[in-house]
Formats: sequence, C-alpha cells, structure tokens
Amino acid sequence: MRSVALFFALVSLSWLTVAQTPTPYGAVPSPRQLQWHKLKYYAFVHFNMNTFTNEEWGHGTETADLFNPTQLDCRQWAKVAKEAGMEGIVITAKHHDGFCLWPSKFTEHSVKNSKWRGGKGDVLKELSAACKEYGLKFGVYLSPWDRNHPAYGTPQYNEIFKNTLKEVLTQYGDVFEVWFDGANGEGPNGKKQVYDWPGFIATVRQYQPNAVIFSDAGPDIRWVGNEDGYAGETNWATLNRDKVYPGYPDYWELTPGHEDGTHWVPTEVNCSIRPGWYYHASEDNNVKSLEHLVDIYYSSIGRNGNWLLNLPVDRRGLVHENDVARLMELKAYTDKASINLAGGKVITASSVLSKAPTFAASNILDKSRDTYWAAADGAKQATLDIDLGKPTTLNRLLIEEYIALGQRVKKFSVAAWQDGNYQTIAQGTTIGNRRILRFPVVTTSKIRVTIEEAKASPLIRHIELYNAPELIVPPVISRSKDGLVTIACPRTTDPVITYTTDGSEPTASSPRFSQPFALVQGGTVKARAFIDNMKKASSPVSTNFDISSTKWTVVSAGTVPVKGIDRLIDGNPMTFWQQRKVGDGPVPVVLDLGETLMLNGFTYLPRQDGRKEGIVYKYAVSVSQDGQNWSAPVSQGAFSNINNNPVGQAVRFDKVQPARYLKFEALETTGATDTTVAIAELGILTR
Ligand code: FUL
Repeated sequence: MRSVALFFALVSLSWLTVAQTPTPYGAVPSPRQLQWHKLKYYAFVHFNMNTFTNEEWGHGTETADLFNPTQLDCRQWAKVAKEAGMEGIVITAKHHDGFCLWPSKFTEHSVKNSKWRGGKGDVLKELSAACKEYGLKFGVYLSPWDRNHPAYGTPQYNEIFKNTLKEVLTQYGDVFEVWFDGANGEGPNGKKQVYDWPGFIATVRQYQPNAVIFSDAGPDIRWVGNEDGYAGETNWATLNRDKVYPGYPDYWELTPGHEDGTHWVPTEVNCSIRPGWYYHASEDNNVKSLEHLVDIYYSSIGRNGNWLLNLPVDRRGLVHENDVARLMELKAYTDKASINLAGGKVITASSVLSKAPTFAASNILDKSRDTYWAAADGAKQATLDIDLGKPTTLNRLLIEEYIALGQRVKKFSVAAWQDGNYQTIAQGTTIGNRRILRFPVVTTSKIRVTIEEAKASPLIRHIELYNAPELIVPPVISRSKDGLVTIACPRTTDPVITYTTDGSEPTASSPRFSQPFALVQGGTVKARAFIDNMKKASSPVSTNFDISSTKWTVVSAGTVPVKGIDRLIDGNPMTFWQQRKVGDGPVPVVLDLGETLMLNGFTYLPRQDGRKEGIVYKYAVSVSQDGQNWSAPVSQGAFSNINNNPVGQAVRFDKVQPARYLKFEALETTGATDTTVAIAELGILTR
C-alpha cells in the first residue's frame, strides 16, 4: 500500500516539476537585462560644448569658457521627462570633443575651467539630484573617443578613461545605463586609440553592477543599426555577440539581430526629436511631427525595443518650448491609444502545458506581467481565442512573450470574427518582450491570435487590445526646380490644406492650398491638413526655402558630365546623382547659378534611400565669378555624424562670398571602400 502511495506521490511530483518550469530556450536575459526590459521610454539629453558652438561633433580645441548656459535647470528637464511619461534620462557626460560636464580630475577640459558658476558647477550632480526628486533613472553617455585629451592614442588613455568612468559611477548615486559610443576617430595627436573594452566593462560592473551597458555589441543592450528610430519588424533579442564589436561595419545585422544568436543583447532604439542630436536654433521649427513620433513609438517600443528619445537641451540650459509641447502631445496621444479593451476578458488556448492552472491562458489577460500561458510541451503552433463579450472596435494589438525563458515566436497572425468566421487582419514575425501590431479599425466580438511558428513551445505573458485614435498625416511641402511650391497629403482622404508664408501658424481660416504657387526667392512655408469639416487638424509642418534652383545648371561633375546630373538640383530629395570616383581624387561638382549672388553658405543633402554608399564626409567648397578663376576653399571640413544620421547639412561661410559659380568637392566619403559619390541635393544659403 505504502509503495503505491509513494508511486502516486512521485508521479504527481514529476507532474508538478514539469508544470513549474518549461525548459529555457536558447540565450536568456540576465537579471539586470530583465530589469531593463521593464522600461520602455526614456530621454537622451545631448547637452555639452557643441550646444554652444552649433556643432554635432566638436573638435576638442574649443575653450572651456564657451560652455556657459544662462539658466541651466536640470529640474526642468526632469519635470518635462516625467510629465512626458519617460522613465529616466541619459546625459552626454562627455562627447567626442572630450569636454566633461563634471569637474573631472583627469582632464583640464571640463566645467571646472569654464566661467559657468565660477568653475564650481557640476551638471551631473544637478541632474542626478533632479532625477531622484522626480523618480527618474539616471544614465550616462561617455564617448571613449576624445579629440582633446593629450594622452589619447596611447595605452595611458585607457587607464584615464577607466578613472573617468569611476568618477561618474561613484559620485552620483545609482546609474541605470552606461552608453558607449562606437565612434573612434583621431585624437589631438592624430592617433586612434585601441580601446580596452574588457577593462571599461569591468569598471562598470565593479562600480554599478546593476547598470546595463550599451554599445553596438552590448554586452547588455545593442544599437539598432540606425538613428532614425526604427527597429526591425523582425527583431531577435539574441546576437552572436562575440562576432560584433563597437564600430562593427555590418551594422545592418544589428536591426533584426541574429536568430539563435549566442547571447541575449536586445535593442535600444535611439533617435532625436529634431534632425540633429545637439541644439541648433535653426532647427526650432523642425521638431518631429506628432505623427512621425507616433510612428517611431510603434516602430521602437512596438517592435521589441526600448525607446531612447533625444532632447537637445538649448543654450539657456532648458528643454525648448517647442520640444516640450510636442512631448506633451505625444503623451496625450499614447495615453488615449493604450486604453486596454481586453483586460479580464475570457481567453482560451488550443493547449496548455500539462493542463496546469499555473500556465492557464487567463494569465495573458490578467494585470501581471510575471504570470504566463505556456502551450503544451513540444507545440510549435497554437491559437488563443479572446471573447470580448460584445462588438468592440479596435485597431491595435499588444503581445508579449515571457522572455525570461528565451525568445521563441517566429511568426504569428491576428484574426477577427466577422460574418461567421475568423478573418486575418494582421500578421507579424517576432514578438519578444513587446510587439504592437497596427491594423485598420475593425469591429468584432472575438479575436484569435495564432502562433504559426515558434522555435520552442510558445510562452505568452500578456495581450492587450486598443482602439487608437487615427492621426492625420501632416502635409509634405516641396518645391520644384521652377520654384513652384506643392503641398500634398498623400495618405489622407480629401484633406483641406491651409498654409502661410509669413511665419504665422496656419489655422482653419488661413489660405487654402489648391494649386502650386511660386516662391522663387525663398521663404518659410507652414502648412496643416484638416478633415471632418475642419474639425480635426494635423500637426503643423514648416519648411524654409532659400533661392530656388530655377536658373541653375550643373556645368561640370568630375571629368565627365553625366546623365541624370540635374537630379542634384531638382528639388526632389528622393532622387540622387551618383558618380564613380575618379581614382582617389576629389570629384568636383560645379554649379552655375545663372547670376551673381551673395552666398552665406551651402547645403548638401545625402542620399535618402537608406543606403550609405557614396555619402560625402569631407568636402571643400570654392567659388568663382567666371567659372575659370577659383577662390581658395571658402569652406572645408567634415559633415559630423552624417553616416549614422544622414540628414541635410547646412554650412555657413566665414564671410559673405559674391559668386556666380560654386564648386563642391567630395574629398572623402564615409565608407572606406566606397567607389562612388552620391548627392541628393546641393543648394546655397543667401539669408
Ligand atoms: C553617435 C554620435 O557620433 C553622435 O554624435 C550622437 O551622440 C549619437 C547618439 O551617437 O554615434
């Protein structure tokens, strides 16, 4: 009798064992990564020497006195971040120019030698205190690349950098994230540094063991491969980490990650709310539109990433009013867009591991993110049916895997019950920590989620359904070579577009756009789209134009004038001209402006098709009155960070240059092996 009882006890014990722990699959997150996965949205702040010099990459030769915010208030940053729904702030404590926002003992290039607060100021101290006050996490960006430090390029610098890290990691309380930039250029003595990455990582582990470390290669979280805010629709949290390193040339692999990669290294999606990372007054009207930010929200947070949204703090030392307004609009939108319609509803699964209540499907619709549903052992496919109890209108689905045991789902679909059967309304590939699918509005009483393919039996911890307000896409303003301005709203049905050219904000009663209008001499066009009898409006957009290219011709490009060359002055950012490099020499492009103009500078737009081949890095520009006799270069330099952030570049000359001809020489492109030079648009500045 006793042995029979023992037998049953053992059987039920083994049943329990199976029920309690599905086997982990592949690489799994560490405890510090799991903590990080609980976050989703926090601020990057680019604020440092470049704020005061109007640069993106400083040179390291700036004098410390240039750093002089007039009203620095880190509590304002923290308040804004908190009200925007953000969970922390990562600050550029030291960027490539080497200037330190705290009084470091290991460099002279720091706030201690500036006039700001008599050399007694410490931005990290003020920011870490403000973060604490507002319940935000505090993180630091530190560039190993240092264009100022005299020791850069020698082994001694690695020790200095570790000491620098120690200062930052021991004086300001808890640090949740350390952001290592992969850029590695030359220091003041022309040498590049061989970085001691294992030593840098060990330093972080020693002083802030809970902090996650970001770089192209992790070790904890990885770059997403672009600075636009877009994670891959397929996004594995796993990576063959030992193959990747900071500055990894095949960075596009970082977007989808490596399926079955050896380590858990999920994506953090970094992008700026404006075109540049640092504050430039000229970008005050280029804060990304609400619609654009919402698209990024779904493409970062909604694609298995955390979103690090950059706020370029201005010269006063404040988050600019325009950025604050947009952040609050975004918060209001995402609040409305995430009202859960599925909480507590009835859900059934095609199978449950060991039929155990611990793994019941109801775990998916409860509030907890720690309980989960597990499909039967070995099941690679499964269905989950949600009964909403009544016809419900929706257009978004959020789904989360129980990632502590690995990322499993490879393909899934969503169907709505309509006319007596399920009709597919959306499809996705990977899920991971969090995936949000967008689909056209549907009214239904039942939703089916089908896991179509999984690497191991699926474990789902959470699903929510929403009815997000549809946004009106803001208009796109363009100008043709003839100087005619067109305002279009491609994805909205029957919009009314209103616009202004006097700098004022367009309202419902501003002039309506009906046909292209001339703006040959340039100006500012602001526009807005309205629908529903002018009741609903898009966010406003604004574009500044200089003199149009109406009278211009391209008279020479390299050695041979090439077909299609007019594309670089056609006013269309999407077309570009590309030419093979002639030997290693520069490829000059000569513009005849058709008349003598007073030139203040020039503009260069790199190709906008997402590819990097031929993007110009170093350039020289000279001018001429007759196309024969040329000035020495009136501007020569490098477009900082253009490879990672290929936005339009505007460069001002030191003094006004009267000229009819402008010569643009591409001295170097960003890719070491590029065989071509690519230009989407070249333009001039006369204002
Ligand atoms: C890049 C840097 O070079 C940029 O200046 C910026 O800091 C961005 C976030 O990372 O790699």
